[in-house]
Amino acid sequence: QDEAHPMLQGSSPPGTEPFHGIHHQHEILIIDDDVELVAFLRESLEKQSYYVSIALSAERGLKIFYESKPDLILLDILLPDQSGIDVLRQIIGKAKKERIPIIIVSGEHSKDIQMYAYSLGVMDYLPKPLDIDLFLVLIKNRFELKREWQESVIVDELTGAFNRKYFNQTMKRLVSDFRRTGRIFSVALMDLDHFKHVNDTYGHLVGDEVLQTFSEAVRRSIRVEDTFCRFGGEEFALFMPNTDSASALLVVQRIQREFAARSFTAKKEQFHVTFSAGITEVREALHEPDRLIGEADQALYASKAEGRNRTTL
Ligand code: GH3
Ligand code: MG
Ligand code: MG
Ligand code: MG
Repeated sequence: QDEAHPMLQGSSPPGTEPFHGIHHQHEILIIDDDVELVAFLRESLEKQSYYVSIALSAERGLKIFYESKPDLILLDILLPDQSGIDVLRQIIGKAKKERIPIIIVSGEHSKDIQMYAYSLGVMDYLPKPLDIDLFLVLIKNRFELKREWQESVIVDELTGAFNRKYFNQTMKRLVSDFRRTGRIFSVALMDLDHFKHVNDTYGHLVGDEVLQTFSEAVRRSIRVEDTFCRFGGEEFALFMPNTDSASALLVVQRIQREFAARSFTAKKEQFHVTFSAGITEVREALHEPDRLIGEADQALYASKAEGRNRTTL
């Protein structure tokens, strides 16, 4: 199986959308009144599979910006109703907050206006006539930066698992998918056993290493469409779409066996670590995120109470 980070793995089967918000089709908003240029850009960008929205006026551009939150904006300076700089002043705050790059494309490229636009926060300032090849590599580069940023805000640094924020998003998305399509999923909560003891005996750095090894072990055993998150501390969650709880149990128990078999060495001692898990499956009458987590948590608690290193449904 692929050992790469789940984020870097291949595309997913249709309908599962595991990394919603990251690998979606990028929308580019073009605000420019040059109809010929706009038509040419649309064709070139659509060929690269971008989704293109067009505004031939500032007013229309602002409307689309607020309604559809594009991923990148191409802005002309000379527009029929307002100047591009005025548009910029109105949208730059929100664009910066949402990391939407703004690229000015203009015949107007005096040093003063460029300096002013850059000082407001535009990403690039390109002269007309636009060189399409340069432009295409430039926006690809901008999207790559954006993807790295998006990844960095949803991935836990220590373990490479998705963080709590992404856990919440995933839970919401899977629950709403279930309501819409009836597609079931299971979620497992996993908590390392006596982890405080590991830290107390071998130190925090060794504890961190155990968390990393655990995360690797999980990633190695799951499918591309599964989502593995750090719920907090030494507690993790695994979403398994299209999986009932009986199948999820087998997955988690296999990870449990594999992880328990690993040995760690510290202070010239060998030791093993185990984890306990609780699983729940989404069901008709029970589809509120909080209730699902509560159920999985109760099952986890039962695993702890019954002696740890086990999984409860
Ligand atoms: P139980 O089997 O009942 O779960 O016992 P436990 O010791 O695992 O549970 P407890 O909640 O008492 O302790 C969890 C410990 O995990 C305490 C905390 O310091 C440690 N921990 C949480 N996050 C990290 C981390 O990022 N790195 C390290 N090294 N330790 C962490
Ligand atoms: Mg113009
Ligand atoms: Mg624990
Ligand atoms: Mg815990």
